[in-house]
Amino acid sequence: MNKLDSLESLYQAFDGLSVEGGWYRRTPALWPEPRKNFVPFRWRYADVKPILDAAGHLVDHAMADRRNLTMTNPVEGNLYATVRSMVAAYQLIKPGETADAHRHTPNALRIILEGKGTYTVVDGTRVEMRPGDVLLTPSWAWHSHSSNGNEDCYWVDVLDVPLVHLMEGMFFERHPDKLEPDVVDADSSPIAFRWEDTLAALAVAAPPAHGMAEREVELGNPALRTVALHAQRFNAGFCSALYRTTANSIFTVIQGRGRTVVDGETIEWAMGDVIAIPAWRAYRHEADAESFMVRASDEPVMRAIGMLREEVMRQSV
Ligand code: 1HN
Repeated sequence: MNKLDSLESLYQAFDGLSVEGGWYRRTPALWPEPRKNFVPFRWRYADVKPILDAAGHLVDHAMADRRNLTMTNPVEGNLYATVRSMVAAYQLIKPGETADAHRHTPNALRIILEGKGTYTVVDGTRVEMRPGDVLLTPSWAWHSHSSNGNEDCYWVDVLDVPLVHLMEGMFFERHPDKLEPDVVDADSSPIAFRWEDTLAALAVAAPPAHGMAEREVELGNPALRTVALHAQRFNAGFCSALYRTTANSIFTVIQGRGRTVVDGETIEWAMGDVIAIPAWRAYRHEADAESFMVRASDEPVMRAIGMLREEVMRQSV
């Protein structure tokens, strides 16, 4: 090694040893509050549905395995995630189709938008997926989907895949028999939150303290180890508090229309739309008609590592 008799020689020595000086970083490691990396964004169901339908004709389901369109946050350098920890996808299953069983360490959930007669099988339990229902596929559970009805079925998947990427914990395998051999039918199951049950729970819920919805109920406690689910109801004309949280959120509009103002930018939404609200962005919701949304967030992760911070703010944005 050269003599370390100047700063220049010192910094040269860093490279060979794969070390870096805390006072001489290429990029900072600490900053005062969450950075605005991922951007708030809305995907319109009306834009995506024709593409899914065309894929329904052009892409054989046997080839596609899962006919889904993932929603990539349009921030520079991102190729996959919807928010930092989660990915959302629109998926279509047509009558008579089957998506073969597989399992993976990422946790998954599905929020059904349209269509009846499609079933998901999770670890041997087969449940129908109906509009407004939310179905869970916990980490490492076998899951397949199939339709024996006559309606196209559209839903939104939310998974913690980007978190699993970060933590290097990915395992994935296809079922050796393509489908699970022993299946039991169930209408009520811990993996299924039925829309009629959610509506009934919202009808008797108290207004939430944070003021972000007229009524709110949590589905599960939490629904998955890494993802919390909250169903929210807004009456026509409702204007929420202004709020921010360190949790990253993905909203799916089950019914209604309105707008979300986030960091001063207005995002209009309608039934079936998906809205990404990254960590620590101040936002509020306004509803033009009676509306329902399901919020999927990484709150359980943030809470577990002691990093959940929330704030109801002044209405200044
Ligand atoms: C997945 O396994 C499904 O099983 C849906 O239906 C969406 C998005 C990313 C990675 C895996 C499914 C997915 C997915």
